[in-house]
Amino acid sequence: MAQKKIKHKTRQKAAAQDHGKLFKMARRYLVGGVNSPVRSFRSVGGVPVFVRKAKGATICAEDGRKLIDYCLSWGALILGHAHPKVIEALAKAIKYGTSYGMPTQLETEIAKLLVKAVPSMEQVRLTSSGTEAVMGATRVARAYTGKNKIIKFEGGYHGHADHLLVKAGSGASTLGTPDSAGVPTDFTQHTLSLPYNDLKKVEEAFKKYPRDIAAIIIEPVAGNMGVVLPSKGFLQGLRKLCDGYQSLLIFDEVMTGFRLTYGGAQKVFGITPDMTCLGKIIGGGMPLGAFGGRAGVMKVLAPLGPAYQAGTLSGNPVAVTAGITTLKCLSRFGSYKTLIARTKKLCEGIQKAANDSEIKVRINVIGSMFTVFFTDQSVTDYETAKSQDGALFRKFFHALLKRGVYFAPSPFEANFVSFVHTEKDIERTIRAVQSAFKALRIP
Ligand code: KE4
Repeated sequence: MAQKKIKHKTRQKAAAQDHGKLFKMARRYLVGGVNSPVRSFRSVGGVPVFVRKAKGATICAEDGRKLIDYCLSWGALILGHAHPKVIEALAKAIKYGTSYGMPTQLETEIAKLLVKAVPSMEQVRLTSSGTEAVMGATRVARAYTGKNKIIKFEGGYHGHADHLLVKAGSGASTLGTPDSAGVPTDFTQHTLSLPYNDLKKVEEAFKKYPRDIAAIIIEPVAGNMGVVLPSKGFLQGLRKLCDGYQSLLIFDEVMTGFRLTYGGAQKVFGITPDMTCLGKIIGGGMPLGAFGGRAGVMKVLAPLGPAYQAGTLSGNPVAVTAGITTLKCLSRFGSYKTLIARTKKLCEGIQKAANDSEIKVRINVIGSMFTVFFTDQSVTDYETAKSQDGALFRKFFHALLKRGVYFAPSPFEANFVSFVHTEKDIERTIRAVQSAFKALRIP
């Protein structure tokens, strides 16, 4: 009896928490109540969901709600939450210690897996985040080429390094102006931000600065303006321009790496960049990033060369263990066919539900990442992504949340399906979407 009582007690202790109170307390100690702005629900309004625990495709919120999760820690959890193999490997690894700041064979093992899987990678440097991977890659590009300028694309997000927080540029030769407080203008003067999918603008920039463009950095499939695919010939065109002007092509595959297929977008599109940045999936939910490229390029990096880069927890054995386990699971799956088919079924269901409710949506989907844009025009760049009806998205987001489905809380983000989302999850989600669209129609 006593045992039962205690058990009951524990359950009571974990009784539903009021999210408003949790968020209020969080805001007392954490800036904006969060540790990354997009989690604050600023883009959708309301109080963010506080997670108590998660398993597979399901999140259990602090108020007891169960939600089918399509944000999956911003794409990191392609195996779903708390995958048994990852948990088992972490439980073992943690007993050996958490960090040494000294080489381990684990780091060599994951580097070998990355080199084998990612066509552009001959040598790798591990970091603790995607931002650090991008910082390292752009510094290597500048050191290797001896040039200064970096081309990025409007709507592209590459982490929060100063030189890449740049306002959308107006012309091909407009040097970047900071898109964040605290970034001095001269930190962005070498960054050009051009419209995604506009090869002409890139050609103009190279004509304007023929000998000073160190690199182009691009999300080969954009995920941070919502999902936007490269138009036919765009990536090939960038590859050609970089070759022609001796600049480096950097694929930021922090989101697409091991998401679109085992390896990443460069395998899907058959374009080999000079360097690749990775994050999210390769850490299996733990803090891990990586950048790499041809050995001849990477050798400018300390301790071999003059380009400095470092990190106390870079290649952390616990994070690397989660990464190795995740990559080994993915490579054992052999193909992403089922995952891609399940994502396609979901997107077709969402499109049909929207049509039935006469709500105009465009869905951009590739592999297992997708975005539902509330617009009737095709979304091919940041301008068209911004044309969507944000208010309608917000209503849709909350209508879905009420029906037990969690999408990324921003109209400019990607949603993701994992290998553990079941047919039942997909069917349940489609039903929730149908009901949400119906609710949107009620004036
Ligand atoms: P992190 O520093 O957040 O690990 O990675 C930065 C980054 C770099 N490149 C791409 C293409 C990325 O998508 C990201 C991070 N993505 C965002 C959301 N799309 C992470 C979520 C957040 O900022 O809280």
